[in-house]
Amino acid sequence: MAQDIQAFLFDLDGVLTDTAEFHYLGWQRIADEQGIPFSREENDAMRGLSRRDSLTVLLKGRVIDEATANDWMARKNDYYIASLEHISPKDLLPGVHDFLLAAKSAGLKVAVGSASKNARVVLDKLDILSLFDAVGDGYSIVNNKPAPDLFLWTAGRLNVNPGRAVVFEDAQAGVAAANQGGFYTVGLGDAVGDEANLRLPSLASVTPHQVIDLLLAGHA
Ligand code: B16
Ligand code: MG
Repeated sequence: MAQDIQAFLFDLDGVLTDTAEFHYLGWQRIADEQGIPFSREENDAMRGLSRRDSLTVLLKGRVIDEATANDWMARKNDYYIASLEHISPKDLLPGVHDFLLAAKSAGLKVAVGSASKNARVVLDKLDILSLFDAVGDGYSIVNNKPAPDLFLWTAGRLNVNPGRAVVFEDAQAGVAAANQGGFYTVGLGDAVGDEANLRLPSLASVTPHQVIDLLLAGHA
């Protein structure tokens, strides 16, 4: 394996599985209950953001008191958790399982860096929790993405320098967090923007070696 890279850090929602639809439906239900206009496009702006920051996006400048904010966030989370009931390994995004196994076989450490406080539940339902050497989630840090804290915390658990690790993200907030932390960045999907070192449509049809070669060629 290329000498420089020691670890891969994966975002969860949008990279390993697509729970974005369930987050969207939860916030849509809150918006409908409160008569707040809300769309799928606005939901894209919530990608990678914490529950609290997602609520701020939903409110679009409306002011609510703290008790109401906590109530809405708790109810959105209840809706979200209910929708996780049927998640299983078949909900892994294409190529993910093989890519994870190939990375581990190549001697890379693998970790998750997800803004979600439900990350471990989702990983368990996907039956991949035990594959990871570390899991950073919404409980690991105070300042969530786009701050670099979550990925730095996770790299610390792996004992790997950020300059020797790659972050895979689907969200602009996540790419910004990883760039600021000094990681190599791979952007996946349509909503990721153009700040990543490398953009790929998905983890299908690409190997860890190819990703590393492309990243290192870009930094030559
Ligand atoms: P929770 P990621 C993020 O997961 C989601 O993309 C984002 O939509 C969600 O608001 C956030 O987790 C917090 O989730 O309410 O479950 O704590 O993309 O960082 O894996
Ligand atoms: Mg994501």
